[in-house]
Amino acid sequence: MENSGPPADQDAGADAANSGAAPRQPGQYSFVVAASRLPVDRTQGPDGKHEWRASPGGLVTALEPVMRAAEGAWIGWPGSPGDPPEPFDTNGMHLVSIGLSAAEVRDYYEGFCNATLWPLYHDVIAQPEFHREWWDAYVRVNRRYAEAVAAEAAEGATVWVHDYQLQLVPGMVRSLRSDVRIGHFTHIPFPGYEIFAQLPWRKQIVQGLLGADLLGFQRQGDATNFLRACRRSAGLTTHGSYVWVPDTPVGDDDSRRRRLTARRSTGGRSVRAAAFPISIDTRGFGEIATRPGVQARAQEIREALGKPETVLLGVDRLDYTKGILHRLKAYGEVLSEGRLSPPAAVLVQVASPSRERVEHYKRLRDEVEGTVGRINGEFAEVGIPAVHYLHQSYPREEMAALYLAADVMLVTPLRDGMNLVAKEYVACRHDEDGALVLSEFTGAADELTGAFVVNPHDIEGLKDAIVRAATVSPAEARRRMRSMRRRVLDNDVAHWAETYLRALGQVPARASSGPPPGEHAHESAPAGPARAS
Ligand code: GDG
Repeated sequence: MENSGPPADQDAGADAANSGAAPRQPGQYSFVVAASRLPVDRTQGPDGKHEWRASPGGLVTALEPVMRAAEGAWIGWPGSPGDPPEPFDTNGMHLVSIGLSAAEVRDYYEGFCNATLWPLYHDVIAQPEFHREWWDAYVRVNRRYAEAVAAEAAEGATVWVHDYQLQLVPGMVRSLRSDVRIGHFTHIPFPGYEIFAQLPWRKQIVQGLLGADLLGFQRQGDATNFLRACRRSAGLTTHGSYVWVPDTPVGDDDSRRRRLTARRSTGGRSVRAAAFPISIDTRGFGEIATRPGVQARAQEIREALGKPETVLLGVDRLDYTKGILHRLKAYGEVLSEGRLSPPAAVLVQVASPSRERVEHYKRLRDEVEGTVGRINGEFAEVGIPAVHYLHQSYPREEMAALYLAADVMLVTPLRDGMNLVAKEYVACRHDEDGALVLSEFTGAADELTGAFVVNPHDIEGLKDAIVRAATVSPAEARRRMRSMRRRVLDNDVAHWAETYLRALGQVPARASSGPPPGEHAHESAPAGPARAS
């Protein structure tokens, strides 16, 4: 049966999208990316005028060839409140800016995205806040993105929506443009149902995502959690990795028998949810690390640190998910037990500024800086700090030099979708030297099995892993690093994008007359209770 619009039981999120929306005239771009941010930075030219300059990160690097080959457009927020710049073209991409008012930055970006969804999806490490006006702003901004997508996408275009900031966009785009093929990729974890169920708007989020044809997640566990949320919060049936989205609404108060009958007798679409672990531009990053200037800088860093035997390094956005405090606690105890000591060992912690207006982040900064101060107060000597703490952002070349200078890389998140820092460290180590301490709660831990894998909550285990990594034999370090390098070279970000887009191309985007053949049907769990927004 022809698919004629959004999942039929889609409510508030799609209602908002549907309000008075007329079908769109197709635009001209056959590949459209929608992401929270545009891949540009605002810079000041020599004449004092502001201009927008492309800031290629991993995602842009991966998508650039696809963009060039397919007339690509990228839709996103330039990063500061106020009127957006006019659309412009750069590096073969058409960039379309979404404007956010100062109130929307507060309620949508800092509020619903970073103080509701971010902590909720990272297993409530921090307490999420639920505010109806934040949700309203989320719906409004998602609709703005969806309308921009609908205006730019050519007939039958492929649309790729990114991350937790834009979970309603797939459903909204589908309601505006049923001709396009829609993918969504969630870069952060998708939580277990017991946690997700706290969200008053859980059903709308599930239904917004189900506007897509393919939902990508970092780990299989994330996809499984999402499938369970479909069953529990929207009363839908799943079949292996597919969700069956019927054309006819399944009401919350319908009896279980009626819901099952409705599913059998109506048409609908299948949506696939699967794991596509993201990666980095391995060769690009690796190339930076081979530059003589970068290698000389790595030497210079070691000398500036007092030529220690062991340089330990942490590089993170200053975020409570990254486990910086656990790492510092463990390191402080390792020093106090004399298992490592300055000046033979030094820890460099780069904590790049992040979300500085959000309350949890202000508090975290105080705690991290207090802890660094205490460790240095106890273990440093004049001219020999135990921890070098850098609350700054650096160019990629300096990051690569730091990776080259580090004997031990500490990556200890309490929860992390993937963690690219771990992969960047490995990509830089052409010498096959260096050791990685890696939290099991990162997506990267599934792939980088040569790491010293830790549970960061287990401080004794973390201490042991730090010491083992710092004292590992060169032969064992090489064996471990070699296996990790093989993995990061095989699965780079271009491979990730190709794999995802190939799978998106294979999903039947329009009508289908039933669940895919050969899939074993699970009985759906009862629908969760209706929740007021
Ligand atoms: C989200 C998910 C997932 C950091 N400081 C500087 C700097 N960085 C760069 C790193 C790395 C990136 O930022 C951080 O990536 P992560 O993966 O570690 O973490 P999130 O920012 O939380 O990213 C995460 C990712 O999306 C991709 O899907 O892996 O799980 O949370 O690339 O190098 N880069 C520069 N200067 C800095 O000071 N140039």
